[in-house]
Amino acid sequence: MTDRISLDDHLGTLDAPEGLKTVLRVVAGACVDIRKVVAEGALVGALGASGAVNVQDEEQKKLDVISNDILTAALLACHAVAGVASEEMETVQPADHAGDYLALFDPLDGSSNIDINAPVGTIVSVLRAPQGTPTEADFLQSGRSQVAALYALYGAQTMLVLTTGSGVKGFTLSADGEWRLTHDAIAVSPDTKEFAINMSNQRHWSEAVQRYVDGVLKGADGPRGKNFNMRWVAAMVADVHRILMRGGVFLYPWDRREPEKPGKLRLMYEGNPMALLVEQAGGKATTDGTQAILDVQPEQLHQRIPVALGSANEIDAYAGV
Ligand code: AFP
Repeated sequence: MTDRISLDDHLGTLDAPEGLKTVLRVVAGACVDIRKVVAEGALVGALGASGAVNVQDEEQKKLDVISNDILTAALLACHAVAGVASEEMETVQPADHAGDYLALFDPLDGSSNIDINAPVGTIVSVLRAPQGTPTEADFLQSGRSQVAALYALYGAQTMLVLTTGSGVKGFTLSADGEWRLTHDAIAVSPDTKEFAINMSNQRHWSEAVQRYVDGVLKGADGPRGKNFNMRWVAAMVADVHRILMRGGVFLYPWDRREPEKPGKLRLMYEGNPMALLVEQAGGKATTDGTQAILDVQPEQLHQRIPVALGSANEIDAYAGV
């Protein structure tokens, strides 16, 4: 086990600015701290609602708040970070010093899983910072501008999956608290027989999404000519991890429930970092099967988008229905 390369050693060999490596080390350390609180749950009084709602009008869990505080404090104390933005904070928080990077995050993705001891995770996107104190507009860079994206998955194992724009690597947290490389060159298989969508929203979907799902549900007896399996963890971080490990598609399409909202998931700290990871692993990450998430020009910090990502040939099939 200990002969496996550590995240620290990996970052040491990376052809990237020292400031970026520092940011990634800080994020990785904060994820270890979040993991500790997540793992202890009720023992440290961390389960349940915080009593507040966030800017998305969603009830915050105590662990949302705790995780947000841990990441925000760690990143704002990092000399390389000029500012942060989070799902849990209305607007951006500049650091009280200059820095070369901006970090955006969903500190604890999958909050509804917290109290049932199901997987949750942290998602982080890193962008270059402009000169001077960053404003909200400075964070509105397209996903292609990301210099790094990662998630930590607090599951049966604790894993950190990282891209700095040249492939995707997975690290597992060892018993002695060290991230160690366990998954080199993660690749999404181009074909799959697995799909992930919240079926309870079926009646709200567009005709095209209805047709696609109808086709996969018909399995070998339908137009696709093969049987599909369905999975839905209700934490994007865990659903995307499954796709990186064994292929599949993850769909959270626009639906008719709230027509003014283009989807449920957030572009800046869910869609973009996951899209960079999926593309770097050879998959496709789109809004509708064709438009790359990474090419969407953000207009708002908490902007929502439809998401269709995963195995490339299956995303093409989704686009073609
Ligand atoms: P929370 O972090 O608020 O629990 O949201 C999780 C999430 O944004 C994403 O991680 C899941 O894929 C999706 O919502 C689950 O949505 P459903 O509630 O429709 O299952």
